Amino acid sequence: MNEDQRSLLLSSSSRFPPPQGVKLSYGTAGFRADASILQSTVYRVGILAALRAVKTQSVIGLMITASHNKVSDNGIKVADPSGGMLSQDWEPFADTLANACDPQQLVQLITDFVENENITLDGAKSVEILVARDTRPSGESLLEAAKQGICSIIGAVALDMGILTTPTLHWMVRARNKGVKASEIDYFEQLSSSFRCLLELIPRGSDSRNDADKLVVDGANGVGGEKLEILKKMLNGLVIEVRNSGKEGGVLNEGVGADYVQKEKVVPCGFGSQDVGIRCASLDGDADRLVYFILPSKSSRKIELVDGDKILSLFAVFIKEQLSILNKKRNVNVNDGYQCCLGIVQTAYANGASTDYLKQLGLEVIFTPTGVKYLHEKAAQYDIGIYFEANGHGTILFSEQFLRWLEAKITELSDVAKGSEQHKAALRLLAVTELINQAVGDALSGVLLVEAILQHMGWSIEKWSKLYEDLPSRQLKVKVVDRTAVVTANAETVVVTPPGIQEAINAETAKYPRGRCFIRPSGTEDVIRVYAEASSENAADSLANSVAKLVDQKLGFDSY
Ligand code: G16
Repeated sequence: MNEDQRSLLLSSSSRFPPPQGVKLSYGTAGFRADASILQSTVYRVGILAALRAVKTQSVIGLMITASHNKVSDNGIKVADPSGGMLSQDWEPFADTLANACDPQQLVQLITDFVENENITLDGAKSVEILVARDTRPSGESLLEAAKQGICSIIGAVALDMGILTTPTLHWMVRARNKGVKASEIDYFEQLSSSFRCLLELIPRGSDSRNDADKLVVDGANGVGGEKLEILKKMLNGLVIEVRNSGKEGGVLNEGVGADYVQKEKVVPCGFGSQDVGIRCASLDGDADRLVYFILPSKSSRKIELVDGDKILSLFAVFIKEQLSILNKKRNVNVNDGYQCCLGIVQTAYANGASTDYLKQLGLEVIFTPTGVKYLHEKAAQYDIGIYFEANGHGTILFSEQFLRWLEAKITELSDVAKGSEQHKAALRLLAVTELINQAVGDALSGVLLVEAILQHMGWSIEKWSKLYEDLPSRQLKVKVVDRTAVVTANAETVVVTPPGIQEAINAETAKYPRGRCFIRPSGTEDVIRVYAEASSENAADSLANSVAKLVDQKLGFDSY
């Protein structure tokens, strides 16, 4: 590192002292904490993103968001050149950088890292980092700190993309690195034109619903609602009403949004008796999660949840059906020896009934720990990998090999079997590859794919919801002294430390028919999460409560 670079880092970092007595770590989806203590972390992640851009000689993304967390929190996520999450190899560096106590130590860490990673800083070509934020009030000043971090690496340029959904920023990074047009309007155009294409390919006579059959979307008082208002104007064949767009004065994620709806299973604010029986959906604070729900009756606050597992199942049924039409030996022998490998990725939160259903369809299902970064990595190993967390975070990945095969089939079929069912199935699959965000889970592209598939199948939300019946489940959070004391294994289904807890969970679980229960430290909030499933609601509640009590006794504040 030359002297100019060194003194630039020393002077800029002295303006961002780290908070005292706080240890930050790169969690499930980047750093998250109360916004008031994040200036220095965000500045330092700006440096990391610039180094990543120099190392990869590609565009990198930086998103200021705390997604589903409360409005006073904020956070920062890095998008790698592929548009996916930051490579896990760099997470330890992110941790040490965030916790360096003074400018000298920080510069030393960067010097050592740059040397180990063979990053050539001096005379490097200029590199771009796209920065964006969600609607949190703390976002503006944190984004400024991120820019200062980026500009502390000579040759790195921060491009401020303003307020975006997290998945839009990931999409832009991916598109830019592929050399295609990548503005927000390009994103909306890609989504709306591929959605239109899917509607045009709906078989005639399909019991498709009419436009009056509207979808009502809860925008979590965040960025997703305001962006959906723009996107919906570009759509035909779908009527969307947005509630909780943030303009009505509601608070971000408070009593609204995908996390609230999925965890509490009650009606979000802004919805009521007028919505009984209507198809409703909820986005989270930065629009990377999506769940659907129905209000079954006027007299109850309970909802019927159609969660990420059901979205995954709907996508799997549709993709499988299109593949089987395409592979039928009818007009042309499209089954030319290429075997498309379709895989499903879930986490321990997946409802047991969903996994049974997917296996009954003959699909391969594998499990990873919580966090899109893990699911995405596994899904990328298939020709078509569909991954979803029950909380509504997921997408579909298509391999380059599959895309090349599909394009060749479309060319072949348009010559010899234009307009045939096989040709249409191939065109539908191509439209899905363009509609679904292959960088990361995306509520806006997800909602359009769900809507297109429901219209294609002629299904109501009730019919979709009845694909299988969820096992009753309950999720709780427990505040503990040190959540890092809990270490898990086997895709988070077994507690390894502290000793004794797993045995106690097993003993509780054994008391309930179809009981299943696990605990894990959250990577986005300072809590231990408890998940329980059983054959009845009372049993699931009781199992979750007794395990939560156990966690509190062993690790809570009174246990010390
Ligand atoms: C993030 C991650 C998700 C994860 C969720 C909860 O979502 O991207 O993969 O499921 O956090 O994680 P945890 O249980 O560790 O707190 P989001 O939507 O908040 O970015």
